[in-house]
Amino acid sequence: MKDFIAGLPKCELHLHIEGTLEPELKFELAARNGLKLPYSSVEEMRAAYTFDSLSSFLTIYYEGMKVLRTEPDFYDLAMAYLRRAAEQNVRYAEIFFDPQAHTSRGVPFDVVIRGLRRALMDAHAQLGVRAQLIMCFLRDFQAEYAMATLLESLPYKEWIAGVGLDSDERGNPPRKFAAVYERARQEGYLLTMHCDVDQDDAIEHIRQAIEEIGVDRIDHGVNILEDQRLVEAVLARGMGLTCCPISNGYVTESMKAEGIRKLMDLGVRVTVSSDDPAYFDGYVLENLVALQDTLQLSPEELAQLQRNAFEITWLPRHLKDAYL
Ligand code: ES4
Ligand code: ZN
Repeated sequence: MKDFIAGLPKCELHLHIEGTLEPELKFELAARNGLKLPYSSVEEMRAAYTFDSLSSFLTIYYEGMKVLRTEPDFYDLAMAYLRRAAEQNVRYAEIFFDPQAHTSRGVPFDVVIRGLRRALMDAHAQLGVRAQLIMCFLRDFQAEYAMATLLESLPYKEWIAGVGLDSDERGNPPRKFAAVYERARQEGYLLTMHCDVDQDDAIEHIRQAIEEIGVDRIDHGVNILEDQRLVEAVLARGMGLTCCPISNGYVTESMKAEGIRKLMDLGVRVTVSSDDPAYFDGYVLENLVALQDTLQLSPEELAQLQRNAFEITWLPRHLKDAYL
């Protein structure tokens, strides 16, 4: 079955590029930029990756990305991910990036996006993997900073498929970013946002995301199962949910595999992705294998997960059809 999963043409829709920064590359970039890391080896760094909550993860995630400084750094980061993606037979990826995690420490927006974009172009030409970028706002920063970032992105609009919202959800509901999302929609961006699995306010946040913001899809979102009206709303709109089993296992006590199965059985366009593979120790293949181990999915069900993913991509119809 592992060989079957490895051979499936895959689509990755929930991946933070900064979360693909492997310890080896972190050391290389630190050396290149003359920075000293608080670890003496790759093994020691990996051993420090112990998370039991989103906040313990985010602390290490933001600290780790400080080695990213220049355009070639962002290029190398994205190219390394796309090489691994190609090895796992990922044919198409929509890749989140967090510009504010870089501009807030003095790295210009254009340095970030030019490096990422150049890698996407080269990966398509050299590896045959197609990819697009999704710009995420950090929800624990002020909405005004998100709006400024949105405006800063406009000269690069052709390079960005849509916008998302990530980082610490507690106390930062979708509604906080209503004006930012309204402007993003006017500018032609498609809309997604994280509605995390470990939220006390999950149902209200998902309701706001769908009804008040009008998102095109939801990242995570398994909690719709707690409210029949949300299930109906997602089904009626044909919305997709990008679930990340191994990530769920880190930030909660469970992969939420049974929830994913339930969503599949209900006909929701649920997909499987890797979130932050360098930190959670699993790319999309390992996520599919972990889910398969728990749920004993049939080949048909595994293929359906990939069809769901290609169907909810932000590609024009003719390109979608070419993958389906
Ligand atoms: C994230 Cl796992 C997770 N949750 C929220 N925001 C994030 N950014 C990167 N990984
Ligand atoms: Zn995520």
